[in-house]
Amino acid sequence: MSENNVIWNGLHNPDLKLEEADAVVLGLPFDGATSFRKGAAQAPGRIRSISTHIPPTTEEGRLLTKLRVRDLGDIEPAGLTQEQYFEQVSAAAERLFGRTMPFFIGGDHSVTIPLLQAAAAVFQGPLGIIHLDAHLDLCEELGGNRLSHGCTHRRSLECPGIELEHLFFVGIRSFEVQELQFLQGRHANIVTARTLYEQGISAVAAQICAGLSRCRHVYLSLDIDFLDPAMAPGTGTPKPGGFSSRDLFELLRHLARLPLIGMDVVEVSPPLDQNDITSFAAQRAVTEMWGYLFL
Ligand SMILES: [Mn+2]
Repeated sequence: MSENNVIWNGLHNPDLKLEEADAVVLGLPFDGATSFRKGAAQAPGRIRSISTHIPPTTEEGRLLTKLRVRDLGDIEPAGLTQEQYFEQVSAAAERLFGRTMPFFIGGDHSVTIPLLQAAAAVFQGPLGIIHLDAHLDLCEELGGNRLSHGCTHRRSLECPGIELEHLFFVGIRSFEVQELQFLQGRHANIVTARTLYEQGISAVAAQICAGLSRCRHVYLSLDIDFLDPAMAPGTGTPKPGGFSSRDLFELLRHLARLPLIGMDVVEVSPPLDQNDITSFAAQRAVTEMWGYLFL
């Protein structure tokens, strides 16, 4: 992709050094590890193109124009095996973590595997992870692939510094049988969709912040199927009973208090979408987060 400074609400500055940037965007157009329907490879381009039409302000009228943002374009998977691609993604992420705040645009949820491997390699001590998703993504393998988008956290838990104790699963409303077997005899921080609905956003956010109080570094992964299919139809494995974009922004606002080291937005599938509803939601989630974090 050629660097184009009207993207990201006109905030993108291709001349910024990484250390000078508040936020760096990196697209990961990979959807080779989905279990059902593809299309997430088109998300980085679609979300960028939408971002050119949105003013540099937050939903509460705060100016984003002082933000220093650089979009590095995409890491293209063409011609690479998944393993080779993930090596490139992990190496690129290692160069970003700790120098700037990276925002990764997937791609399917498998891309979070090399991102968390990179975060675990860069940061010492327990890494906190918040996984906003309809699914746990805790399968040992799915469809014969141990790097499936349903295996993200079985692989992340193999990294030094990543433990179930500091991993919060939020918005969950779908379980694979093998995931339930894995969880037998283990304690996991699972906030089901029903629990989040009953207890409310701010109470759950407070629980997450308390649970991660020992973590000096926290990573946030947003699978867009956290949202209800009515709010985000453009995704490969939608699950009814999810959340509104209002709920999501409120949750993100609370979670921005944590010492975040990076964030991803994954599983947006433009060809499965209706009128780009899902891409608009993802774009807004990222730029509202910039407001919460940097203003
Ligand atoms: Mn997921």
